[in-house]
Amino acid sequence: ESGERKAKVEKMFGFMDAFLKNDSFSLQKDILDHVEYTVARSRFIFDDFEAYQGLSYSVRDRLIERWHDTHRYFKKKDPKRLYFLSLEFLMGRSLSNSVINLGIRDQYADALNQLGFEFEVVAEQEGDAALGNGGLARLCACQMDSLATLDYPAWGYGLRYQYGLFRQIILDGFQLEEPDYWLNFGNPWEIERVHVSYPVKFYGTVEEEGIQGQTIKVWIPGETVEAVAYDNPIPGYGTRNAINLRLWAAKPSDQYDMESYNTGDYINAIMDRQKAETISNVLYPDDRSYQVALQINDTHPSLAIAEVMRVLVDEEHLDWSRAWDITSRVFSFTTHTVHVEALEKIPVDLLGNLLPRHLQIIYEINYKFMEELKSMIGQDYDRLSRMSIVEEGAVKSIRMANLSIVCCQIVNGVSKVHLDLLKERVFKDFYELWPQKFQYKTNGVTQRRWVVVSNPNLSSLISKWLGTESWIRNVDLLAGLRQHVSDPDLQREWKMVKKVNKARLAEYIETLSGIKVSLDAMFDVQIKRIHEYKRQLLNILGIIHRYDCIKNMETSDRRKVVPRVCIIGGKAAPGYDIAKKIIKLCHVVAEKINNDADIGDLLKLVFIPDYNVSVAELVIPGSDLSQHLSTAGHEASGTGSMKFLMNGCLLLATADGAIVEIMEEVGADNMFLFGAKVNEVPALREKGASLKAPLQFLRVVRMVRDGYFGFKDYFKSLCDTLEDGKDFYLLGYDFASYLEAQAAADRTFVDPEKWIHMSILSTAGSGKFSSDKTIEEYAKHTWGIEPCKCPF
Ligand code: Z16
Repeated sequence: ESGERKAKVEKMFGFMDAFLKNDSFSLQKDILDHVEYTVARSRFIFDDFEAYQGLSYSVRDRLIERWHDTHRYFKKKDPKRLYFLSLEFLMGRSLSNSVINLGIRDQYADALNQLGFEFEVVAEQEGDAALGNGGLARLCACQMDSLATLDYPAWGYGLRYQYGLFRQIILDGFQLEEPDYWLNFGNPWEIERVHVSYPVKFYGTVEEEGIQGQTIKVWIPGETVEAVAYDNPIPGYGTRNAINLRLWAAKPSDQYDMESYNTGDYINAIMDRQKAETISNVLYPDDRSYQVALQINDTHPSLAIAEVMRVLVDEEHLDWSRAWDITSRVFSFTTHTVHVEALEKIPVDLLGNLLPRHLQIIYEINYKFMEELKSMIGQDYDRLSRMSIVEEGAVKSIRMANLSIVCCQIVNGVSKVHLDLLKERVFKDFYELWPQKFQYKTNGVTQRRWVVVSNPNLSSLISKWLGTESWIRNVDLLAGLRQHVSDPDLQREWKMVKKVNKARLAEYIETLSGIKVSLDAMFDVQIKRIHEYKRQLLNILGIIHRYDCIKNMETSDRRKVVPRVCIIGGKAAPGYDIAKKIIKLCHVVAEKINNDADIGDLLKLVFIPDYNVSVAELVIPGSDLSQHLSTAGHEASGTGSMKFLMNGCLLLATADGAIVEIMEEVGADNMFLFGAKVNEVPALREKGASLKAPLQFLRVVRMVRDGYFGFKDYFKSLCDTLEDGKDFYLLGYDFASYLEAQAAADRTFVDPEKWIHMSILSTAGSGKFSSDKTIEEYAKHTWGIEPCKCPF
């Protein structure tokens, strides 16, 4: 029957290469049709949001068309596939990215214009898909874009949270959290697959059964939840390929508690069903987990290890060694942290209750591993217990990272320094055992979203000077800007683009806060999750110092001050008290400085609320300088720096994470570097209270402590973290060199030609940090997959 239908459809429509046309008339008609029939508004009267909806549905049709073609082609060619598992994907908005990747942005802009709408305004109607916390989650989103663009046969798998990352509201300078009702207005970018669903089992017991003289383990689960698929097409740029991001939502299963129905407890049975949905209800807002919770963390694929073993052994009846052989060859593991406390551990009691069969399997894996290890290293019990997958102690738990390392052939770090730290500290024992397992792939970001979508003016300028748009797919070409770096025309145009972007950002700041900022000031930005190790506090203390210096200056000297607009943005995990105090401190300091008539345009401090992907797209192109201040040895990689670099913003940074590699690419003299080095930090900490902070530092901390900005009692615990001997993140030690780096930035800024020069070289040197590069490395050296390009 389907063969017949196919023949019929082919006869009717076969003359078309695609059903959907992209000329202005067809696009207008498609938008109007969706406004009328999908959104159910009149095609004669609809507003910007409805235009966004109609437009998005028409883009979605085109995505689906490519999605089908791609998957039919993958099926036909049947190449090795990659399944990319992550609990977090921070996709942001989809509209602009999709139409740019599909190559029909201008056509759509024109069609909208004909209908009396403006593309930019309509695109602004879209909310962010914020199914992730920060770096790790945005990295996955960038990598999906690269996988699609480079034609790899890949699938992403994640969770469709009902509520994404909380909205940050600032009330009287304090952070409040509000739920992110991102699905309330519909989501045109997903396709619900009601028929693609799987039972997921929990609880229950494991029983032994004898079959043909063999005993096998049978898990009798206590509860079943249904996982329903939602597909999100991810279009590649300059290719017909569109891959799939499949997000699962938890729904109550039909079998769910039938017994209660039958015993007549209907209402309670229905209420109970809602429990199932809570699994994918809300994203955990901790960006590095110190508690133990099953749903979070970058070691999460490790439970999948036990699940694959279970399916192979219990359901497919493979013998253990065959199952292990397969499992250990399909998984690879990327770790994103240097913090031992952040490595996920699951208490044995919890796991044994929730997934009893998985716990047994993990015990079995560990038993075999321990036997093997003893035969290799002998009776070194300290080392054996450090390497064991099972941690004995007050709370007996499973070390998910150890499980992953034991299972996977390849363990990846996210930057060169990160790998060194994994080898020397975090996974030293394992490195000594299996040095060949440990590799790193430097993180990257996609130039499609972070330059083409978010900075169209710079994008055109780059294409103009390179004489091609090919850098959008082949980022190595950016290096070609170097040969024009001294050309006064390029410099002038480069400066113009920055100015336009700064004006856009200034407008945004004014609408947000009513603060008018001068476009001649240096826009100095730090945007990322608020964390002690990221040292937003160092930035604020530096700003207080700057304020204090200006206040104490002779009026005649004030002319020499380089005006600054300091911009800080980021969310604090709801339970992270110190991080929340840092946000409040930022606000009270801003209040004081911004209202000091004495200071005027010389210094402004702005906190941008509810930092997310879309805010980043606006802020990054408009900044001159960006700060990456993590205490050396704490940031596994850092990817924000790469976005700034591509956009020609200069970096003021410590030599941590990926910054070390950025230095190699753009040269240390093109950046403002400061602070203790990774290998100096342990010895400095050892010095404890004998490591004395400089006077300037003590002075600014004292101002906060003494209530110069108010809220004296509230800031006490924050100030306490900075006392000699308690200053774990070494703010005091790094303060002097931080101020020097800031002074160097000021001196450079007053020489615009020099600044632009450095700015152009930053973009020119950013090629290595495209996620295209990262993905190519993973494809070759970890996954062993080849491109599979769907013909146009
Ligand atoms: C996260 O975003 C990261 C690490 C982690 O353990 C948990 C979360 Cl949610 C970040 C790292 O902090 C950052 O340095 C790195 O660039 C990013 O992961 C991507 O690898």
